[in-house]
Amino acid sequence: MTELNGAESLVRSLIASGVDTCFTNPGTSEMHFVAALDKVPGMRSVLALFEGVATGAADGYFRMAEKPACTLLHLGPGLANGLANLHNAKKAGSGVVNIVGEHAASHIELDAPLTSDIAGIARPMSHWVHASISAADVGADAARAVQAARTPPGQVATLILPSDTAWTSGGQVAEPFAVPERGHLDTAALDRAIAALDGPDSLLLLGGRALTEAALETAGRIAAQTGCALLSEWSNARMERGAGRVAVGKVPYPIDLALEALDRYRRIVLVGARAPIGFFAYPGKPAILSRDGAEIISLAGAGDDLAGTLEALSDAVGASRMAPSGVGTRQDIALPQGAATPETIAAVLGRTIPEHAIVVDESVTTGRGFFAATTGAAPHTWLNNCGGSIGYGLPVAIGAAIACPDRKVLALTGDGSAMYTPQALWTMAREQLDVTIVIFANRSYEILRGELTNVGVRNPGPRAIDMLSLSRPDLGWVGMARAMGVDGCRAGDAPGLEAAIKTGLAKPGPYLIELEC
Ligand SMILES: Cc1ncc(C[n+]2csc(CCOP(=O)(O)OP(=O)(O)O)c2C)c(N)n1
Repeated sequence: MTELNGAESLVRSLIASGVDTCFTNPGTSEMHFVAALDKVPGMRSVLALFEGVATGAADGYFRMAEKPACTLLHLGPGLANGLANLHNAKKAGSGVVNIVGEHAASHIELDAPLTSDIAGIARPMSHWVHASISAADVGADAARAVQAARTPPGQVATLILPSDTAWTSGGQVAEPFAVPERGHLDTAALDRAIAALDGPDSLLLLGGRALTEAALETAGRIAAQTGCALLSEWSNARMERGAGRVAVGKVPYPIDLALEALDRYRRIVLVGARAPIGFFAYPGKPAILSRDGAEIISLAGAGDDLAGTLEALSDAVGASRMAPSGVGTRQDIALPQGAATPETIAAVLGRTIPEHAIVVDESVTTGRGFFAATTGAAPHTWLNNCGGSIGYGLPVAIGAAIACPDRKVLALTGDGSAMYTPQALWTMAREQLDVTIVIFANRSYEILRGELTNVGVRNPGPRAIDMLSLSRPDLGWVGMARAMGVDGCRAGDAPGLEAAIKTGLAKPGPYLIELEC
């Protein structure tokens, strides 16, 4: 038997640890990893034409597969191109294993063009960073990277792979390392939570794995028994929703609405959520969104056993036999007529989201009313951007579609956001992913027009307005999609949108709808 080189031991060790999907954008230093993909069966490899697509796809994959994928990135600059979506993955609690090629040790001291401080670039967006020293270490390093990525709720792990460790023989395949368990119940906090949840001025604020179907049902029983309200954070990595599921609203994004929504709560219990804070600071407005003097009880953090915590809380308040409150029911929504507005688009979505669909939401301003209008839609999964770095939606849709090939994916995105990672369309076409994309072509960074006022700018001038406009020239989305192998159409009103969504959902493979709105 021939000896394995480091790259082969890496691929075999990743597979042994359960990582069998790789989103790649390789270069010379990663060629032995690329070659190993043919020698070692079992790693699905997906090429992305920009690293932000690869890292975002890995985020979407984790959210739906509940296990990490790996990325393959080209030295410091390749990693740097992927950082914004690694930031989003980190904030979402998604586990990702980055494999980043590096020069051979002997080459680094020569300061060749692609030499950079890879660990320094990786650290802010990674929980774990390590550089392999020799071919014999690579397998165990890979297993350790997967262990780090699987540490609850999910972490970003970056393994730097010098090219000589990849090509040298002597690679050892490593067994998986044990994954740390989720944190257990804090009984002192449970006692405080039991006392706090009493009546409509108390709130159970949910995040992370507290938003699975089963956990939501438990939360609904607690609400029925105690009279507390239920809400989730503004952005959630993954929420199960629709008819038959306990419907939970979100803390609104606009600062004034958020303050108003939370003002009524004197006691807030956090399960997998953070205490509510503003997305940004605004002049003369508070950054803490809860009312002054509100009691905040942190019952369980994102890495804890949230379903178990909610069960314990339910038992303790005597809710186990209650029927959950707030269960979404199927609504008959009439087909809206006329222009595509946030309201008519929301109604179309309420009518058309297919059963078990995965909705990837980067709809920004257009989507502010989507949530309320879709609580009675067919049961579905909703993914939000938790890190606020736009350009997450199309890549995350790739990862979700690869993790769940039997489910329809609906990617809803602002035109501004979609322009950060449009290369995702090409990967969708190449992999024939079943994604229907709706681009809200309002030709504007619309949200920022509101933010201009919110931060106190009065009467903005034409140059300021020009920085928030996407016209001159208009983007041609259908042409752009076709150039990357994705079919599509334009829609100009609400009935046209519904017809286009139905066409997209009926067709296998990706389909893009450019919606004038
Ligand atoms: C990486 C990154 N760059 C810039 C921003 C600032 N930003 C937030 S929203 C936005 C525009 C979004 O435009 P679009 O997706 O068209 O949505 P709309 O506001 O028009 O609904 C920008 C530029 C950001 N959040 N992240």
